[in-house]
Amino acid sequence: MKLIGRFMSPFTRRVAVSARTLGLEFEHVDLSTMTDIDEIRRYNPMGRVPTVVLDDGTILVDSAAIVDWLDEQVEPERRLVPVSGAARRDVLQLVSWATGAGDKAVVVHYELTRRPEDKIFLPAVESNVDQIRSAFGMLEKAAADGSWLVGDRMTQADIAAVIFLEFCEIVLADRLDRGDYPALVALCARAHGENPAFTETSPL
Ligand SMILES: N[C@@H](CCC(=O)N[C@@H](CS)C(=O)NCC(=O)O)C(=O)O
Repeated sequence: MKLIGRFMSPFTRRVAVSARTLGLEFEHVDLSTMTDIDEIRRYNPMGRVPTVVLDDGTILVDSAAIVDWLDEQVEPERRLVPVSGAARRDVLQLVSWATGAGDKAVVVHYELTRRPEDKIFLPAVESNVDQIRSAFGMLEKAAADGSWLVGDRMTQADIAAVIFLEFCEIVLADRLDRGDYPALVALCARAHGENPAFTETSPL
C-alpha cells in the first residue's frame, strides 16, 4: 500500500505510526498539500492527506477510516482500538479529544500561514487555541496515573494523543505551554522510548 502525505500532517503521521506499530508495510509518498496539490489530486480528488492506495488500487481517505482498515488486518487482540466494551469506548473518546485538537490546530496553522497578514483574524485564532487547550486538558486528566491511557498497552488513544500534542507544540509554538501537560509530556517520552515509529516519523 501507498501512504500519501507528509509526516508534518499529524493525520498522516498517525496512519504511519499505526501501520508500523501493527507491522504493516507501506510505501511513503511524501507529498505536501502546499506544494504538490496536483499530484495529490491524482490519488484523491479532494487534494487532502492522508490518502492511502491499497495494493488493489482502492483509495482510502480520512485517518479514522484508514486506521480502522489497518486494525482489521491484524488479529483482534493486537488491534489499536479494542474490539468492544468500555475499553473501546474510552479509546475512541480519547482519540476524539486528540483529533479534535488536531482539527483546530490545522485551522489555526492555515490561518497563520496561508492568509495575507492583514486578513488574519486573531480572535478566531485565540478561540481555537482555547478549544485545543481544553482538549489537551481532558487528555492530561486521562494520562495522570502515568501509564498508557487505556489498559496496560499502547492503543490508538496514546498514538493520537502523542502525535497531536507534538504537532500542536510545533504549530502553536508559544501559544501552548507544555508545562501545563506534564503527564502528556511523560506519555510522549514513554511512547518514543517504547516504539521507534514515533521518532522515525518525527516531522522535525
Ligand atoms: N479528518 C481528516 C483531516 C485531514 C486533514 O486535515 N488533512 C490536512 C493536512 S493535515 C489536509 O489535507 N489539508 C488540505 C486541505 O484540507 O485542503 C483526517 O482525519 O484524515
